[in-house]
Amino acid sequence: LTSYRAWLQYRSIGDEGYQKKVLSYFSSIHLDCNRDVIIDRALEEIQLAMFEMVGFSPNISQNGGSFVINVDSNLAKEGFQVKSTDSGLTLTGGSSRAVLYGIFHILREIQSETPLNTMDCYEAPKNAFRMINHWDDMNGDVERGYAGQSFFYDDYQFIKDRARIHDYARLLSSVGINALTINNVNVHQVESHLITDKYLDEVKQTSDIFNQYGITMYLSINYASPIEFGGLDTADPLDERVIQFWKQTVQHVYKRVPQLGGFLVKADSENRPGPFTYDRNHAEGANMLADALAPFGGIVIWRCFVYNCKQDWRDRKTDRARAAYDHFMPLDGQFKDNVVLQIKNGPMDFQVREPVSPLIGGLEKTNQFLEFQIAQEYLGQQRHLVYLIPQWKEVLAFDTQAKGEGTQVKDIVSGDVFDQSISGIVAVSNVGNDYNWTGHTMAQLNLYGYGRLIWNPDLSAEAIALEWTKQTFGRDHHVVDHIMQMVMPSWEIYENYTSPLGIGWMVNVSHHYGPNIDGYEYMAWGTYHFADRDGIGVDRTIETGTGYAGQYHPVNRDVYNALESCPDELLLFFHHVPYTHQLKSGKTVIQHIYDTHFKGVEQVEAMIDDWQQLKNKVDERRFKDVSERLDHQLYMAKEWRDIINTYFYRKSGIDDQHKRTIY
Ligand code: BDP
Repeated sequence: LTSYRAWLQYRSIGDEGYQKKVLSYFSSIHLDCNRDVIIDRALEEIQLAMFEMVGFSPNISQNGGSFVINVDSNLAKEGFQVKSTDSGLTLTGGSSRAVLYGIFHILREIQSETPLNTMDCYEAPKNAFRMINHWDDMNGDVERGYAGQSFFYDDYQFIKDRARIHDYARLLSSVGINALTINNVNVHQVESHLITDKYLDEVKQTSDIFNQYGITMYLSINYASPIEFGGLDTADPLDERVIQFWKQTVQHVYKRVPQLGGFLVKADSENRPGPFTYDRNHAEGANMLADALAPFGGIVIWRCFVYNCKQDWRDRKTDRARAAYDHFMPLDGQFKDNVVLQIKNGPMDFQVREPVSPLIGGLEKTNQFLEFQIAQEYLGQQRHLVYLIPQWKEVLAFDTQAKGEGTQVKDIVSGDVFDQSISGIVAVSNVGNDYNWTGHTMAQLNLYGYGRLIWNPDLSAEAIALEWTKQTFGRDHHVVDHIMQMVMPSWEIYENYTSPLGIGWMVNVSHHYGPNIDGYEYMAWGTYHFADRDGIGVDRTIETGTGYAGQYHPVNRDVYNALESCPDELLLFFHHVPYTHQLKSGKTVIQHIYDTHFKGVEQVEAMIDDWQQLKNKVDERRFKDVSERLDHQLYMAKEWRDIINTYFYRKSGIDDQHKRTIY
């Protein structure tokens, strides 16, 4: 149960003085606004939390109380204010949803034992859309799922017991998530029917659960639905029959599920159907759906993960890194107002290290979402401890230079730089039906951190990890310090023992786990590193390479394009260099590879030491779960180290300066 409760532990408060204060501030609740389902959830939460933390459930009344809750529509819709008064606190939200966020905020503060009279604050989210995408299939599998099976579906049916969905919605709203999709972007034949009478009742019931927690539900749809179940022989977005099909389908869907947010579409990507089949572009494809959804306030979320997965490198235009920009930049300004483009953070695919997608900062007249992946597909699949927030912080802080210096990604995706009617951040979920939601207990932190970060991108990675650790494992300094030491450098550690200097992709084909340097090197689905006996790296320069570097605004273009200025950590993403090339760090590329791989393994050993210090300080189940995974991580880190080092030693024939054993 402890694992299942994740960060909503509500441990009983140890400090007697603080406990007394909480008791007096929350002895009774004065509800000074109308009740609705969301307010009900908020009240339930505070009553439960108080009962667990101080052993007392406050009464709720409409006339007087030490803790006052009200709604003021003059505030931002999702914003809330906390004010201390002589005898208690007042929470004012811009809406019911904001009240719920305010309650979770106050409870988070109490769990850190923040003095109650210093709680005054005003909080509002930076991003309007804060979304999660599930890649769940109706057979019960989760594509790239590392935490068990789906808790939405089993055996092509919705799961009847919805208790877990409730608990999940509660977890999400506690960190401010307000939107989600419940089915995979790869929509197979069965899931195409989610927008038909076959499943609409259950779609509605599921959406009702999320609505109670202020979360709007969306569905991924199959672009070929008109063929799949509409009886048509085409899905051409300009064909009148197709247009009518979507109008009627959408109308029907909204009649049954009025709260639906809209559709998410993966088209013309990795063998999914799309407008290209009919020689239409993506604006034509998306706008047709947008017209059908507009009368109901629905939106189309259109993914930019479009590339030729059977590329031929001899044609430089097919560099996968270039694809999203090449496809979508020419369409800037052509999308309807209720269309939003969903752009992965990097140009490739959620690698350990990638530059930021040049579409962000490129597009000026198009609504956009930034897409992250909480599921650790390429980052150890939730068997390795990798804290992702430091990576995302770098992405959000990247200066695109779109409007001169200081045009950071975080301000573009929030809609503050360009005039966008829809903006925000979305991420692929990392949860499943495992007893602790995320497989690795520590991976709960990435879900928690995702919500917190996109609410406020200025929170530091440390602050987020600290909040999470205290709530999840308690406030004991010893525990907190060791966990912080494990978590904070974990992304860098993972990078150290896996593929070096921004090159990516040295993983086993298709399942993407474990080292395989040439796995993707000689195949059509290729993502290449071009390692040979002389050197390594992908030439993406303008003069001699694929020209990808030219997709950035001039300052960044020049930094990446020139070997002298390209940052070490992305060197091999942009340049092909000899193994003896000297990095800014002073090391050669080959020595860097050897050193980081030896170091990475030592760092995992240190992580294990940290965790072992916590025996008997953390409950047995979580202690064991994390210990086992760390042991496996060490085993895998050694495998990575040995395979990578040996490979490059053999290719280059260059000895390790420190004469360590390379097999
Ligand atoms: C890749 C995954 C694949 C997804 C695809 C996507 O390997 O399973 O379908 O991304 O984002 O990372 O559509």
